[in-house]
Amino acid sequence: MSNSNVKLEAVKGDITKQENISAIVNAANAELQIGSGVAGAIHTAAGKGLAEECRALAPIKTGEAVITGAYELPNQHIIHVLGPIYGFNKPEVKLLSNCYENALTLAENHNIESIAFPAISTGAFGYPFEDATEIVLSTVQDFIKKAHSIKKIRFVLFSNKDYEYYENKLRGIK
Ligand code: AR6
Repeated sequence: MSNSNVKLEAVKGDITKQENISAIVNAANAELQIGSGVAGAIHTAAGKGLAEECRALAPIKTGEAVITGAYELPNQHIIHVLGPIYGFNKPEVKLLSNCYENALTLAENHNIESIAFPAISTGAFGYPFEDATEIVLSTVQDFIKKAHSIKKIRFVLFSNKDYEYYENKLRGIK
């Protein structure tokens, strides 16, 4: 990005395997407990201590973000956000944008330098991937103009197709 020192990057992979990243973001459920997809992978890899810490923070509202330790994961923090269920929680654009904005604000408040996001709401919650990506990138581009601690934002995509889509979009804004 020309107007910021924050590096934006896309990688194909698993959100639980992000070395050298301070905070990873969980596409959580309101109860902050193990689920399928990202939440299932994170709780399984982090171990039982995570569910215990989460119990005191739940329930969370759509668009809200909370932070915990990362337990057995190779990171320092997990930031849990609850994305909108597409077609149900409205206005969905604002609620999805809030997830990224609130996660990044929480990261700044904890002096976090690097953060990795999965594609929130685009799995079980059914948000169309391309529409979601537009919202993600415009929210993040706005946010990094005012970022202080954050130096790197990584997008972790599970499929080749999703990764290539991000990679092309990021190339367009660099
Ligand atoms: N690493 C990175 N991305 C992943 C991984 C992984 N290990 N696993 C799936 N994805 P989802 P949501 C991708 O369903 O739509 C859960 O049950 C996946 O391909 O994890 O926000 C929770 O408990 C998709 O593109 O999150 C909630 O109830 C994206 O991550 C609900 O699902 C998000 O898929 C949250 O649904």
